[in-house]
Amino acid sequence: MIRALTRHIPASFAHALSAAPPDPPIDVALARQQHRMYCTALAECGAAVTTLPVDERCPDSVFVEDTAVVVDRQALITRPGAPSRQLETEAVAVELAAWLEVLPMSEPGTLDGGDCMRVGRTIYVGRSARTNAVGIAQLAQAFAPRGIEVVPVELPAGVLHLKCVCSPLGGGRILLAEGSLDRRVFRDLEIVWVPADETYAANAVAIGTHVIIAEGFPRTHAALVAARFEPRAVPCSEVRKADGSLTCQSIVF
Ligand code: CIR
Repeated sequence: MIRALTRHIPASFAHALSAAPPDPPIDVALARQQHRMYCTALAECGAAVTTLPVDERCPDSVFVEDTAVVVDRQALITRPGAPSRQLETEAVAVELAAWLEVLPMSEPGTLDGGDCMRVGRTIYVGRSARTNAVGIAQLAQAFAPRGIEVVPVELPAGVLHLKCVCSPLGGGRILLAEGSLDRRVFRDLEIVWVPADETYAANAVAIGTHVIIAEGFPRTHAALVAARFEPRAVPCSEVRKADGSLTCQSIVF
C-alpha cells in the first residue's frame, strides 16, 4: 500500500513564506481548490491519501514534505530551517507514528525534506539556506544502519531546495533541469531532462509509472511520455506563489 500524507491549507497561507512578495497575492480559496485536485491526482495514481487538519499557526504547513524524511519503515522528523515552520512537525510526527517508527533531530541541526532526494539506497541532500551541515550529519547517522548513503550536493545561488531542480522517478531515474546541477553529481542515474525554461516542472511526484507534474510545461510532459511515463498535469499557481511545487505537498511512503 502506498500512502500519501497531505495537509489542509489554512487561511494564514495568504502569509506563507516567499522569496518575493507574490503579485497578485495568494488566493487561498483557489489554493484549496488546487490542493483538492492534487490530492485527487495522488489517489488516482494509487495512493491512500490522509490529509491532516488545518493549523492556522502554521502558514506553510501544506508543504509537509519538509517535515519528515522516510526510509523503509522509519521517519526522521526534521527541524525545518525556517524557524516559523518548526511547529509544523508536531502533527506530522503524531500521524506518522501510527505507521512508522519516528526518529528525532536535535539542535543545531536543520534539514528540510525538500532538500532530500532518495534514489534507491542513496539520499542526495542539498546544502541550502534551510539545511545545514549538522542536519546532514544527523540524516546520515539516522539512516546509516539501514545502509543509506548520504551524498551532499551544493546548490546554485537562489535555489531554495534540491528538489526545486530535480526529483526521483523511481528505478534509478530522475528528472533534472538543464543547466542547474552537474549531471556527474548523480553518477550513473538515468536522466529525463527538463528544458531550462521549464525548470519549475523538474519537481514532480512519481508513483509507479504515473508522474504528477505542474500544468503548463509541454516539453517536460513530452519528455516524460517519451520515457514511457504517464504524466498528469495539475494546476499549482497558488503554491508556486509561496515557492512551493508538487513534491512539497505530500509525504509518500
Ligand atoms: C518555504 O519557504 O518554506 C515555503 N514557502 C515553501 C516550501 C516549499 N517546500 C518544498 O519545495 N519542499
